[in-house]
Order: sequence, then structure tokens, then C-alpha cells
Amino acid sequence: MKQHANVPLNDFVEYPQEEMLSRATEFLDEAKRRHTIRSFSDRPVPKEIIEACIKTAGSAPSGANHQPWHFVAIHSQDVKQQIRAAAEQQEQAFYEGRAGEEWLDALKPLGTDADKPYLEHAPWLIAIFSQKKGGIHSEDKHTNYYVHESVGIATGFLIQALHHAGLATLTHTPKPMSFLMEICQRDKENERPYMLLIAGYPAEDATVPEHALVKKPLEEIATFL
Ligand code: IYR
Repeated sequence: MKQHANVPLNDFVEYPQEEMLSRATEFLDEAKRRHTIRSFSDRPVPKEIIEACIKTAGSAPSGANHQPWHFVAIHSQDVKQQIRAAAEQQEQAFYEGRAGEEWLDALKPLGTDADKPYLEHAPWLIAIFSQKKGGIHSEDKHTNYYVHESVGIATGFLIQALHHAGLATLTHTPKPMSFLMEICQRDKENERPYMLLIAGYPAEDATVPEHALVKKPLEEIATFL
């Protein structure tokens, strides 16, 4: 077999140009309704929805298509409690000084603190791990490339898939996150915790910090040459 066997691209869909623009702006409108929230309802969310969203994340491009990620979707109340206890312990040290003054000042408009009840109340926590070694087959032990970029893209896909499905999320990065390795029973040699995503319905009184609604205008984020 050729090392670079190809198949025809037969699932590309071409839209008329007016439709492309309306699709792009409709997607933008939907994306603008995505907000990071910190107050979740405990309403259950079926596992199948989470599975489909993780499959979307798994469709992301990655260095050499090695797919250097693993998603641990946590529904178990016992595991959620362990994560909350460990995360709050780290966050207490963070907010009590480890963060430093500049970081704490940057967080003031968000109103965050060490209390993380949503880690126990939200129906799903998704711990995302990056892998240093792997390959196209899970058992491979090749070097992975562009690991951070790849896992970042997959995480973006996951956030957008969850939002599209009708769920709210929070990207949470307790620092350090190494406790996730033990709690999720991951391979310490090869993996690093990348992010913890909280997913569920928003609580009825959920709010969004005004600070988070300020998005830079196109002129500031893009240059057309
Ligand atoms: N991990 C902490 C602090 C925190 C840091 C950043 I940068 C944020 O954008 C938000 C929070 C916490 O979750 O409270």
C-alpha cells in the first residue's frame, strides 16, 4: 500500500455565495450567545449528548493526525466531590496569594473566588488531557506534534459543540491541575491535564459578568492585506 493513499473528497458541500454569508452570520449570532457561566443547574443531561459533542472534539485537526487528547466525562457524584475538594484546596491557595496581585486584579471584574460549587452541582465535568506520545492508533508510542495547538483546537470544537447542543459551559483551569491525574486515573508518564470543562444547564439565576461581554471589534482583531 502507498504510504500516502488518498480517497476522493466526497462530502464537501458547496453553498451559493449568498447562503455562505447568511450561514456565516447565523453562526456568528449563535456563537455570540455562548457565555461562560459559573452557576449551573443540577438538571440531568443525557450521556448521548456529551458523547456526540466529544466525537465532534475528536474530529478536530491535529499534528500528524495523532489526536493527542483524552476526554474523561465525569457524571459520578463521588468523583465530582473529589474534584471539587481538590480544586477548592488549590484555588484557596491561589486566591490567598499564590496568584499574585496583578493576576488577582485581572480577575476582579469576573468576581471569581475559591468556592466552586458547580464542580459538584453541574451534571457533567469533562477533564481534558493532552498526550506527549501516541499516534493514529491509541496504543502507538510515537512522538506527538503540536500537542497544545491540537488539544486547544479540539477543546474549542467541544465548547462550540456543547453550546450548539444547548448546554452552557465553563472553562476551568485550577492551578495546578495535577490532582486530576490521580482522580481520573490517567497515565502520569504520558498525559497532562489540559483543562476542566463544566457542562450543563445554567441555573435560573445564572449571570454573565459585564466584563466578559466586551469583545474586541473586527478592526482590532483582524488585518486584511
Ligand atoms: N482558576 C481560578 C482563577 C481564574 C483564572 C483565570 I485567567 C480566569 O479567567 C478565571 C479564573 C478560578 O477558576 O477561579
